[in-house]
Amino acid sequence: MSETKSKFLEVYSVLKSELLNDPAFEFTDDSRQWVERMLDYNVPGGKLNRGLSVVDSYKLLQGRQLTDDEVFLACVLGWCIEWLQAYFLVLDDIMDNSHTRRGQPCWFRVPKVGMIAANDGVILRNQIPRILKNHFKGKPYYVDLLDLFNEVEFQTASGQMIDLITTIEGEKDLSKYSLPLHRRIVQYKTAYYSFYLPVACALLMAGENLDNHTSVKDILVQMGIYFQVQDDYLDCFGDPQVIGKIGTDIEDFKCSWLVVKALEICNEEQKKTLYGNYGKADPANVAKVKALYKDLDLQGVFLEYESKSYETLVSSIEAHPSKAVQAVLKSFLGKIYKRQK
Ligand code: GPP
Ligand code: MG
Ligand code: MG
Ligand code: MG
Repeated sequence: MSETKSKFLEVYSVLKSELLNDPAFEFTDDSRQWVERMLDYNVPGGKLNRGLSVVDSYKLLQGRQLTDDEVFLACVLGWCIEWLQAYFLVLDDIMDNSHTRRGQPCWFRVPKVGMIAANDGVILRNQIPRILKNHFKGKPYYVDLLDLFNEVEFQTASGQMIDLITTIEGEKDLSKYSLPLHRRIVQYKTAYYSFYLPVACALLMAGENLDNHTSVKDILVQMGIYFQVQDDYLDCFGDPQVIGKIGTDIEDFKCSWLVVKALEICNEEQKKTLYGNYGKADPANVAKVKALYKDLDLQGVFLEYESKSYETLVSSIEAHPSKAVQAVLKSFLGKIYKRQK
């Protein structure tokens, strides 16, 4: 394990124990145990890419070794993003009726949890400003941090809304699915919180004004769109053992990149197969859609898209005036290019 990662994991224990002793709530043994189990189940078990990249980005922006205090604070911000992610995933899995996440049952599927998971999501969300208050109150960028988390949460929830309202029962209509709609959904539901937020946190810590970094934001949003296309691809073609989750996009009638591409290149007969089988829970219908995706060589189409996106992103990054910013963006891209999970 890298030094940053072990340091990062240490900070999780510190934050957890602060939250379990939050003076604003009189914990009982039962409630403290519930929160502890809920946090351990949902917060630290992912790839931690978002959180770790706050630390990496901050280091690259400063261009020097960080002090212990600086590393600690960057880790705290990284964990705030992991908390945000945990909150989104707990609720997203309920909304998507998913089964597994990070190699274990989705939290709401755990016995005795059920819809308590919805409130746990609210708790996770509310722990973020408590962490920020404990560690950043008094910093000149405190208000900007709070504002950033609020803005990004709003954008994500709005993206999630369009992801969901395109699948309303009785209004399922594949003819409304297009690349521009897909792009709009994934830009909002994924790109801001997964890509812009970690770098924006690092920029704020480095004393930067985010208004001066719109070109960095644009590149990160493009990278986030590419990342969600990978997620859509892996939902169907990934190995559940590796990605830790079982795909539900076909059953859920999602406006996935795969169905959009399929609609773009299929013939009339294949279109009928899609219309007749997409968005149904029966495994026989799902299998027909997957077979069609294979016939259309969507794996090849995806590989092509992946190389093109990579090239475009590299040129945008290399056009950026600051070498430090270039390093931040390249490190991010390196982490996700050709990912299998
Ligand atoms: C990813 O979509 C988007 C999110 C996790 C944001 C959720 C936002 C909320 C406000 C709840 P996805 O459903 O494709 O992700 P996954 O494939 O991991 O389930
Ligand atoms: Mg989901
Ligand atoms: Mg979803
Ligand atoms: Mg997905």
